Amino acid sequence: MTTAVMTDSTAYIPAELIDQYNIHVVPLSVVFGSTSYREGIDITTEEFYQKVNEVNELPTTSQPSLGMLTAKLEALSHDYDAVISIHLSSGISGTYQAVATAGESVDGIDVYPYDSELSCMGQGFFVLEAAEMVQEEKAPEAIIERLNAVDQSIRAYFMVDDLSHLQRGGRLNGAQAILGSMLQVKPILHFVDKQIVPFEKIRTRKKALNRIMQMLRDDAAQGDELRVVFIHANNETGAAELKTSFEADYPGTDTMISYFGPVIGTHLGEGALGVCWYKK
Ligand code: MYR
Repeated sequence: MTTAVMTDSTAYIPAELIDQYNIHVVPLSVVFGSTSYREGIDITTEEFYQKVNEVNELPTTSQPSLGMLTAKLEALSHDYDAVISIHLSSGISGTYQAVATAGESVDGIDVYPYDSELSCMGQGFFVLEAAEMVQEEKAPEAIIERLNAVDQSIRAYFMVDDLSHLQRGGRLNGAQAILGSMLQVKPILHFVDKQIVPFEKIRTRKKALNRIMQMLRDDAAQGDELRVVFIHANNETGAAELKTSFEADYPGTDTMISYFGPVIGTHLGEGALGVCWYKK
């Protein structure tokens, strides 16, 4: 049995890993005015943040079309028997559902859609786990079982400089009642039941970051082998500082830096930072 691994562009997996594992990526898009740009194809992350700072109008985002997903799965059906397709949380995008729908209409390939219930490199961790197992020629069912185990330990916390982007895009839940007061603080955010909700209200950016790092350190102190990613929105230095400070206490941990690309950057805004980890 030959199995492909597919994901969407919001996993923001480094290009060398995409090549190394032959991961298939379907793009989401950012839309400025009437022009749509597929992230990673028509617009780079650097170009996106530059454009956001240049133009007055704020972008919106869109999921891949059903036609594009169907065509992609049909193409894969010529070379593979199965595809494990891992996507951003179905609570913030229709992408996962669209892949599931497209999969039902394509013959000749077993489509296993998987909802990461996260996004960005948190989603990417699921993809890398699947890709490593495909290289070991594991069956799709065994891979799904492993992804479910990853899901048990994965944690992701993030914070934004300005909550209005998330509010404008309608991707902030559970905070409506206290939103007015929250605009004055730097809440730590996380996913619950596939949706973004506030985790804790904290007054300053520094304190919020310290709190996230403390939760990471607490988990690392349990002695389990962790895989950790520090994620930034056009602030690589900030992410590198967090990585260095963590590695000083836990040298040898599998750590990496990733970024919030155009689609997620549209909803979080510049200056966002996130940390995600799971037990390997
Ligand atoms: C679409 O238009 O379908 C895409 C919508 C994307 C919403 C993104 C909301 C922010 C996600 C933050 C993820 C942080 C993970 C650490």
